[in-house]
Amino acid sequence: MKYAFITAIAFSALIGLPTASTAGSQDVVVEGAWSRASIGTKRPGVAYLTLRNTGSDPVSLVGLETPLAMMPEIHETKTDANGVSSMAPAGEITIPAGESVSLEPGGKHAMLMKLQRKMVEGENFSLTFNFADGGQLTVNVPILGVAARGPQD
Ligand SMILES: [Cu+2]
Repeated sequence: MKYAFITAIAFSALIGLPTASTAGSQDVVVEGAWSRASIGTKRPGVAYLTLRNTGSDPVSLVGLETPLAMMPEIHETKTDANGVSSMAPAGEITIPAGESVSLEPGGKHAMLMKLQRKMVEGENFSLTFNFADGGQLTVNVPILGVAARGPQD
């Protein structure tokens, strides 16, 4: 009897843990994910989407993972006064409570460096977001045509 009681407590502590360690990031939803087909694998691929934080705590995105690319990274494109665009790693991205961050052409984007295979129009790939609280969110990203400018195309 006593043994069974202790086991029950240990079990409830165990199932309680994941909830505690991902406070915040479980409230993040991804909307409108899309990407473009690639010509080959030499140049990086790109994915766009909106991360919405529906919770009441800020959430920080710290990294990406995908079986499609060895080095996925959030980049930010900036255009200078001469109209010249360049991009650099965006670093950690904090999504305030109740707000959203968009990855879109000309701004932040998921750069898929070291592609493991060609991105083929009509196919999908999984993209995982890693958050500072240890939570993860995996979404399926559809691959649109090489010239696509958005999910409506
Ligand atoms: Cu980039």
